[in-house]
Amino acid sequence: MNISPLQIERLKYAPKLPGMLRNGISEISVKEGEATTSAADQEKIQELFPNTYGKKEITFEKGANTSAAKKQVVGVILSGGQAPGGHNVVCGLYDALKATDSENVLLGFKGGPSGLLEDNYIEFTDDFIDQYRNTGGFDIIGSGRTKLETEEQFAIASEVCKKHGVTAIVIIGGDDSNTNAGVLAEYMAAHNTGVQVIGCPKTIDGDLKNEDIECSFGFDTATKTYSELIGNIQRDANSAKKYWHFIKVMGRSASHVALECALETQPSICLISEEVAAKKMSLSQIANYIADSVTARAKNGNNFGVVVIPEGVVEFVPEFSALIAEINELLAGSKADEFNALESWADKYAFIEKGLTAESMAVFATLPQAVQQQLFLERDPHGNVQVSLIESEKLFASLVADVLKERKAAGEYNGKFATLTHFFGYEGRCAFPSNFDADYCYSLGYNAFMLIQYGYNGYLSKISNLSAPADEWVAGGMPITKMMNMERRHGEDKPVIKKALVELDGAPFKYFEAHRAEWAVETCFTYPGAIQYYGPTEVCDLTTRTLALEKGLMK
Ligand code: FBP
Repeated sequence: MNISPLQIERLKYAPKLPGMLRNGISEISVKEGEATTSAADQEKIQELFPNTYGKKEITFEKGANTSAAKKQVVGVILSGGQAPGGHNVVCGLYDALKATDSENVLLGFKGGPSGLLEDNYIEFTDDFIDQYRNTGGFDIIGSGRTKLETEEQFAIASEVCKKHGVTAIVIIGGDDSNTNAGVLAEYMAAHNTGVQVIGCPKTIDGDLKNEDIECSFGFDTATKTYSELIGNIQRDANSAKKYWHFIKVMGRSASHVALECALETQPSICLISEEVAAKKMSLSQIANYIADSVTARAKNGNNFGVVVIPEGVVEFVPEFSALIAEINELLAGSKADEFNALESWADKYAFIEKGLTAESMAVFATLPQAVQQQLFLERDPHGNVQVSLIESEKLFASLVADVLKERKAAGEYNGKFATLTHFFGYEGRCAFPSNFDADYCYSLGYNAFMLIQYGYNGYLSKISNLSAPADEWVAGGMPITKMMNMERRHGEDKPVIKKALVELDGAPFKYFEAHRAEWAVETCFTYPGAIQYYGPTEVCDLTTRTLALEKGLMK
């Protein structure tokens, strides 16, 4: 295999474990804490999870290992979007499993949860796993978005486990995958299969967090990667002084990624979807808000700047989500065929005009034609518009240009407005994990095995105190049911782990809010540079601003 010099060095990196897990397997004891209750809707959740509800919090500590000796055959699954550090979760799991008993076996189900249903797996060996240590990506076994949620799927999963003598399954995924891990755990317990299920919190979006999970893995590396790129663009903008850059960053729904990048780079403008929703901002209000910064900067002779846009923002604009709902209705059932049969855009436009309400048509008419057409292109499996495919960076660049044209005509603006657009998402999801993510992920995997070894089922691997040095991290586990509440999904009440959106009264947003007026007018850009893997700890082991602010370490 051709590998880069950096990868050769990264393969040798020894990830840091929490102090309490460092003394060898025989020196890890378990301490049980309080019994737990679910985040909300306790009665309902208890009724749905009679076997896994109310279990105790777990913390590991230094002491004699009292777990029962038993051959473990563990299956691991990577679920959903890639996030840096996934390989290290697998490595940590493997190392703890083999250190406990060299006869233990780790199976990797390939291509995501469907690998378990299709009985498609590999058995890990030292030689194989050693090629993936501290590397980005999920290519070690691949990932996928098949949801494990139906009784039929659980029955198949249980049969596959029985066939291979699997004693435990580790699901590495986001809020939905871990919700499903909780449901699978309940199934396995209710059917006395003897199979334990443990989850690990993954997603670059950073929206799987709560009072127990301080952050999901991958967020640190992905945001550092995007911040490096944004910083580089800012330096280019400040050198050439001729472009406004509109940069969309990933984060399907929550704006944690955009906010963290803004805290790292201090762009002229950063939109926060949660604020857009709270203030019920219209497209025109957002365009005017950005145009205010362009106008003010132009007055100072600065015809350049940077706007950061969270991927999911348009869904949070009330008039835009109403438009999407109407389009979904307009194309429901056979009407989609009728629409697709129309040949020219003019005919299609007339069809749309006839079908939308006047309010939605007014919004539709303001959109650039490319965006209008994107709304009628790809549909998801339910036949709905895929909002994530809308190029909102181009949309806002165009809407702001319209506003500036009007302002110019009114003599209120006299600058130049040349735009460039970018979308950063896939660039960061498979980056070499930062030292933080390499350490955190390895610890999550190692810890997941300790939960298995001590017989826990329906737990999320939990590493906390993450803003302190790794030595002081706290390893343990949290019953998945503790994080659940009931939510309406696809017309049904479902038990789910709550998705964490950006809190507008939280410290990260408050800090941003306190500084953004200055950033919008002055050139306050900061240039974080590339992730550093070797060098002083204050450079290499830095956690995110979000975590630092949440923990009160930054004012
Ligand atoms: P997860 O929630 O599965 O971690 O994925 C999040 C994400 O990376 C989003 O940021 C992005 O919107 C989405 O995946 C893209 O999905 P896909 O990989 O299917 O294109």
